[in-house]
Parts: sequence; structure tokens; C-alpha cells
Amino acid sequence: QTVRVLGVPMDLGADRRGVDMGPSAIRYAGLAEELEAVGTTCVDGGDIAVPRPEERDPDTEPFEHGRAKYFRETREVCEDVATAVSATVADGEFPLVLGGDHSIAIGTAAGATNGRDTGIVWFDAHGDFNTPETTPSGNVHGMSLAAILGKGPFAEVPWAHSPRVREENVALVGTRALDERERDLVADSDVSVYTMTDIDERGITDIVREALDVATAGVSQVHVSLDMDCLDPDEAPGVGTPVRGGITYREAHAAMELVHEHAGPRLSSFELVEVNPILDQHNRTAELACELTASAFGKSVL
Ligand code: DIR
Ligand code: MN
Ligand code: MN
Ligand code: MN
Repeated sequence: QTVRVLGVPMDLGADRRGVDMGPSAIRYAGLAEELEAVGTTCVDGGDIAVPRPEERDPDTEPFEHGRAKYFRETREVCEDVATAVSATVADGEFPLVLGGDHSIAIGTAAGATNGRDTGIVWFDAHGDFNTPETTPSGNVHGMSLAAILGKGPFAEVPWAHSPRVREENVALVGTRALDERERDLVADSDVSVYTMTDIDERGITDIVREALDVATAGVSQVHVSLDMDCLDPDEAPGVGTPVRGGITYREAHAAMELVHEHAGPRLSSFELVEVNPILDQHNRTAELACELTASAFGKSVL
């Protein structure tokens, strides 16, 4: 299997600078070596160009109500991501996308689906289910899953909405921080939500198996989006919006090992986001991201 790494040094979707250095930090931590060690061929497709915020006006969005900062630039970047991801798939290679903030998931999903029904497992402390009307921050990284699913005003934004992803095939894992109106949108939707409480009660392996079953029901492929803030900040301090009470080091490995075992060849794309080396301690969040990716690609003790 050939894995093509695509870096997206995007930080326009979040308030904290530094997440644009995520792709470099993850490569520096040894991603290619980890992937080669589990028997894949790793090709680096380089980075997608991202405009600098200083040169742009954040408030150019087309929405009548509400706010989505740098929405025009998010479109430019996500369209390029979608093109690169779908070209990777067309070449028979596996797309591994490195963020950058989670707004890039809009582009990854568009490129990964490209005419095929696709499920998503979204590992995240947050729901990323705000719309321009519900967002308290205006940050698109808190809206990316809602955009992919065409919630609210995103229904009229064809580049953002991926209709080949049905809510019934979306599972959130590790959820513990939803904004008030975001919570209502999630509750009224058909996505499956596995909160930290569910993980406490049932254990990570049971939950991840079920999440993968949800995501793969009736569809041929599944995309995994791993927001590193899903982990507890004790393990992954280098993220822009840490939330206490996250999944542990061992739980994260178990989750990724299950992605490999249980999704198997149906795993069609993978994305690692929100690594912020400026907020990190000795690049340990990027190093952990590499380790977890290796588990998702089949690393095991025996
Ligand atoms: C918050 C934070 N819910 C927002 N979202 C984050 O701004 O909409 N998502 N950090 O990963
Ligand atoms: Mn461009
Ligand atoms: Mn996220
Ligand atoms: Mn998050």
C-alpha cells in the first residue's frame, strides 16, 4: 500500500496561531519512518498553499446571518485539498492528510467521497457541529462536520457539503465539549455520539467497534478524522483548544488498533489535525500523532 502524505498548514479556521506548523512538526516527529516500518510505502505530496491571515479580511463570508471567519480562504484551501485527495485516490494511493486546523476536513471529505458513499468516524473533544448561525467563535474549525453534512446554511454551499456522507454513517467519539446551540443541532441529527461518559461505561474497544459499524453500515468506505484534542491534554498538550478529561494514551492506541483491525481495507482516508507545536512540550503531541497513525496502519507488538 502506498500512503501519500498531504500537508495543509491551515490556521485560518482557529483562533490560535501555530497550528499551521502542524504538518512540519508531524513530519519532523518521524511520520514517514513510522509508516515505512509498518510496511507501507510513504510518498510525500508536499503542502497545499494557504494564504496568510495578515493579508486577508476575515469577514467576507456569504452568509446572511452569523459568522464564518475567512470563509473565502477556507474555500480556496479546501478546494485544493479536495483536488489533491481525489487525485491520490484516483492514483490508487491512500490519502493521509496532516493539519492544520480541523476546517480542512471539509476538503478532505469532499475529495475522499467524490461520488462514493462514505462513513466518517470523528475523534474529537468537540462536535465541530456549529453553523455560522450557532457559532460562538466564528471559527470554521468548530463547524467543519456541520459543513460536510450540509447543516443549516451549509446546505446551500456546494463546495462544503458532501452529500455522499449520510448522518447515519457518522460517529463522533470522545465528545465532551459542545456549545449550547451546537448541542441541540447534534441532538436533532442522525449522527451517533459516543461521549467520554459512554467510554467510561463501556470501554474504548466496545465504543470504537460500534462507531466503525455505524460508519460502515451500507457503505464501502470510511474516513477517519483524528483531532488530537480528543486525547487528554496530559498526553497531547500541543493543541489549540484542550479540554480536560480526554481519552488516555492506552485508549487512543486501542482505538487506532481497532481502526486497522475492524475497518480493514474499508479505511479509505485518514486525517490528523490540530497539532500545534508552539503550545506543545518538546513536540510530544506530534510524536504521539505519528505513533497513533502507525497503530491505525497496523503496528502491533506481535
Ligand atoms: C468551539 C471550539 N466549539 C467553536 N471548537 C473546536 O469555536 O465552535 N473544535 N475547538 O475542534
Ligand atoms: Mn489555491
Ligand atoms: Mn475538531
Ligand atoms: Mn477538537
